[in-house]
Amino acid sequence: MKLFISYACWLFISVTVLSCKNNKKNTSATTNKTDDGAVAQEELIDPLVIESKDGVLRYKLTAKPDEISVGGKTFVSNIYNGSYAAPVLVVQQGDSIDLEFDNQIDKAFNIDGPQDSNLHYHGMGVTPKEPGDNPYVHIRSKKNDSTQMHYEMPVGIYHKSNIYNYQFWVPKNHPQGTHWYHPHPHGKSEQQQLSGMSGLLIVDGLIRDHYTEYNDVR
Ligand SMILES: [Cu+2]
Repeated sequence: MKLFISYACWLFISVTVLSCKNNKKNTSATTNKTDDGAVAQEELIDPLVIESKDGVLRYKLTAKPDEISVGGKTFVSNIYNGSYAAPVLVVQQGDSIDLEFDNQIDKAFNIDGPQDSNLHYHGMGVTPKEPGDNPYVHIRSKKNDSTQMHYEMPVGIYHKSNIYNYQFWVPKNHPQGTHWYHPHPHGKSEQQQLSGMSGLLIVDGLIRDHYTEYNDVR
């Protein structure tokens, strides 16, 4: 399963990276066969790119059901900020991240009801202490109207509010490159990622500082 998730991540990142340099619509298209055999054309749409300003990346991510179209099929799935290709977050070395997460996960494709969630910053060498990259934190969904969390594991830190404010620092010597964020509540992270919850987190400057010969490539 780990191998599958790694492959899925690689595929997602490859597809997204190909088109995320400029935040404008890509003119290329993919073709997919629909159930009745017809060939559907889908335009490749670049994700929104959010860059840090004055040393801080401040943004809000809301996870909730929304309509998406993939491979000629339209359905409702839990995604971030209404986009199957979630916003790309771009920081510089030494920046801080101030990210508000709002969990409104509810019944939709592949998910049978409200679920706890959180955010993990995959590939990042940042603090694991709250309010940083602590995957044991569980944030309850706003749609969960019981007094219990959706499920409880022996190890976990349970927050009953659906809003959680992640705040941490990206070290000045953090490796530049492409990383990603995704849910990591134990037992449910795969389901949530396969619903469409994951996005890129770029520590900018790898090409700018180390591969100057590619700076003009678009
Ligand atoms: Cu991960």
